[in-house]
Formats: sequence, C-alpha cells, structure tokens
Amino acid sequence: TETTTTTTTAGKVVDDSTDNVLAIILGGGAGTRLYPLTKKRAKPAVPLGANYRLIDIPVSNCINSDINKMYCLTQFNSASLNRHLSQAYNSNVGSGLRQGFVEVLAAQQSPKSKVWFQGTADAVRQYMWLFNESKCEEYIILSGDHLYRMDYKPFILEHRKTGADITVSAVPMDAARAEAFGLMKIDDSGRIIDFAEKPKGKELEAMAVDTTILGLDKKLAKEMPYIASMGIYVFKASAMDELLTEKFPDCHDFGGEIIPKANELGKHVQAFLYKGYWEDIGTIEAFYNANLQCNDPDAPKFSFYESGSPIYTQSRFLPPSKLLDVQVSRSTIGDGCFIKKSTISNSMIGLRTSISEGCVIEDSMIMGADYYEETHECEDLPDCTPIGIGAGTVIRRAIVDKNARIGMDCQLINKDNVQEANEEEKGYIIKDGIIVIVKDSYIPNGTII
Ligand code: ADQ
Ligand code: ADP
Repeated sequence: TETTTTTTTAGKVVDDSTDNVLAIILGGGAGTRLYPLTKKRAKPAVPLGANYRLIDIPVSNCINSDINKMYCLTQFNSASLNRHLSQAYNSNVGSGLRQGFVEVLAAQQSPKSKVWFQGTADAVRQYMWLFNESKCEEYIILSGDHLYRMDYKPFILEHRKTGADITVSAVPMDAARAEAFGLMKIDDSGRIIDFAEKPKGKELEAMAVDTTILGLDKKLAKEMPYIASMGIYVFKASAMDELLTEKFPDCHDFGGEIIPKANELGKHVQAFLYKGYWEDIGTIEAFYNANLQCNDPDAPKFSFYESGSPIYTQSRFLPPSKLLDVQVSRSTIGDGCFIKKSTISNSMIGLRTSISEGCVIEDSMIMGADYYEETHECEDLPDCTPIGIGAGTVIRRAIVDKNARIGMDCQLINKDNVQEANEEEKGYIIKDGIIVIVKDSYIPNGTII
C-alpha cells in the first residue's frame, strides 16, 4: 500500500501506514465470568448479536483499520473457533496484496511453560518469539470480550506522535463502575502519571480526577470523575520485548502489573481518549444487556451495520428467516430461522432458531443452532424433542445457548426470582437473575424454572 505521512505540530513526521502493526487479541482466560457460555467453547467463539461471534468485533475493527495481521490467544483451541476464523476471514485478509492472516494460538505445553497461560502478559510472553518474527514495529493488544466499533488508526497515530512506549486507550467512567477497571491520572500532555488496577475504598477515591482535562463539560465531569483503561494498548515492539522478557519476566498481567510497573520504571506511558460507545461484555449480565440494548428503538448502543465499517462474520449461505403469523417487536432475527405463530419481544434470535407455535419469548437471547438436524436425531430422547423451542413454551429473561432442545409447554421464567443457582445437571444455571440454558442441553416437556 501507499505510504503517507502526517506532520505533527511539533514538526515530527510520522508514518500513517498500519502495515507494520500486529494485532494480538486476548481471547480469554479461565472463562469463569461468562460460564456456562464458555463451557464447551473458547470465549471468542461465544455467539453474539444473532449472526456473529465475539471475535468478529476486534477482527472487524482491525480490518476496518487496515490491520491485517492478527493472532488470537486462547486457553484452548476450539474447532469451532478455528473453523469460524478460517471460513470468515482468511480469504479476505489473506488475499491479494494484503498478506494478512487471522490465527489462533492456544496455550501449549513446552519445556518452559505450564499448560495454561498464567495471565494476559504471560500469554503474550509465551508467543513473543513468533510475534518478533513478524518484524512489526508495534503491537496492538485487544480484548476478545468488548463491544465497540473503533478505528484504531487515530490511536496508533497518537502513539507515534507522542513517541510513547505504551499507549492505553481510555474512557471517562462513573464512580459506581470505576472499581472494575484500571484507573489512571494523566498530566496536561496526556501522559499517565499514576495507574491503579481495580482499586477499592480509599485507593479508589484517590484516583478521582477532574475529567474536564479530557474535554468533558463541568456537569459530565462531575458524573464521570475517573479515567478508566479499556484494556487496549499499543506497544512499541521493542518496549514489549524488553518489559516482558528482561524487566518483568515474572509478571503475569498487563493491567495489574506491566502497565503500572512500566510507568514506575519511567517508560513513556500515554493515554488516548476514546469517545464512542464501548462496553466490556465479559460477564453474563453485561453480555445479556449489551445484546438486548442493540434493539433499543430510540438509542441503540451498538449497530452491527454501518456502511464503511461493517462487522464481518462467516458467510453461511443460509435461507432468509421465515416467520409464519409471528408478532415481533424490538427484536433482531438472525439468518435461517423458522418461527410459527408466536410472540417475540425485546429479544435477539440467533441463526437457525426453530420456534414452534404458541411460544412467548421476552427479553431473551436465543442463540440458535449450529446445524439443521435430520428428523431422526432426537429419536433416543423421551418425546423426541428436536433442537429449538417446543410449542406453548414461555421464555423470559434468559439466554438459551446453541443446539438446546427445549420441550413443549415449558415455563423458563425464573418464577421464584432466584439470583444465583447452579442446576447444570438439569441443563441450566441462573446468574444475576438471568436463566442460562447450557449448550446442547435437553429441557423436557412441561419444565418450569
Ligand atoms: P480485565 O478485563 O478484568 O481488565 P483480564 O482478566 O486480564 O482483565 O482480561 C483482559 C482480556 O484478556 C480479556 O478479554 C480476557 O478474556 C483476556 N484474558 C485473560 N486472561 C487471559 C489468558 N490467560 N490468555 C488469553 N487471554 C486472556 C482489563 C485491564 C483493566 C481494564 C479492563 C477494561 O486489566 O485495566 O480497565 O480490562 O475492560
Ligand atoms: P460452538 O463453538 O458454536 O459451540 P461447536 O464447535 O461445538 O460450536 O460445534 C459447532 C459445529 O459442529 C457446527 O458448525 C456443526 O457443523 C457441527 N455439528 C455438531 N453437531 C452436529 C451434527 N449432529 N450434525 C451436523 N453437524 C454438527
């Protein structure tokens, strides 16, 4: 591609090209917070927004920012993740002059390492040799469980202009949620002078700042008195190598250790203010809310389509969804669904979902199915319950994972208003009051939850 340059006010000339940027997507640790969605798959493969998977968000953002070399680090390799990535992306980023790729790197046993990655920085360290081989000048570290649309180019250019070793993308944050994030203090030039990972109590209060420094008006600055890290970083490749292998070979995490320690060491750690919608959807509740908020008629927080920066996914060549006498409001219906005589409101209905007559689906995320089953497949089950939702069933405030067989006349409504329950052997758990039906599970006719 053609190389262009930008000249900063200080007269410094920086390269505009992202050809030399390698993206490293952190695809998930032990997977406890999104459990049971991560019971049978690597986190990046968790379905999202009816047709997509979590990994489509950072990968699409990369493609739309002209970053074509991507590695995704996961604890274990899942067939579905590999299949998804190779079918969805390699013909795109790998074609023609782009010379790109999207590859999964799983934790693996070696003479030097244990089976699992010990944390985010440890995951990167174990594959440092491979990243160095790319000869890229910068690494952009991304998370696999965020919902946002971001052009990474201004972020990378800012990193180059300031000459930082590390640039941390940041958002203003309110007091109620601040303790879940890495928080920072910055000087007039945006350089980070203090960084605390998820501080509590007095330490949290001590991280409050006057966020008018970010350009917020007085009222908003009062509501959002913290500057939170998005957990997204641009590193100079040389700084990454030095910090992970020479200076702090025993540190496992970026947020908890590498970022604050690099700062203490006197490295130039810079903040980059991000102004758009951004949400960490790494918990069941946040994941559920973010999915349903996409259907908000007045102010959808996130749209899966914007011309110029689409969210890509696997092309499946599924038939259009067929809805026979169905009442639908505030909902998104994925590809290849068959729905009969039912009522659906405020829901996200995933690909290949089958819903029989007389069902009521409210405030729910139905993930759908990975395949259309042949009629004989449910033969061994009592009532031969097929994949999908049986006639007369009511589902409210639930996530139904893929390939679940929900019988007829079930009431999945959390009738006792339970907040937490683990009934995995019965095919479900309840987290934050949200029923989660486990992937591939069988819920017999007449079940009431
Ligand atoms: P957290 O998201 O709580 O905070 P962490 O658990 O380290 O931090 O996860 C960061 C990302 O890396 C997640 O996408 C996670 O799934 C993934 N990940 C975790 N362990 C991994 C492993 N062993 N191998 C591969 N991937 C792994 C971070 C920062 C905070 C910041 C928030 C913003 O530490 O400073 O405020 O992100 O959400
Ligand atoms: P996910 O990560 O979405 O949970 P999995 O890797 O567990 O997905 O399995 C999904 C894939 O498995 C689908 O793409 C589908 O092709 C295949 N699959 C699973 N069971 C069957 C089956 N009984 N018949 C046909 N295909 C199947």
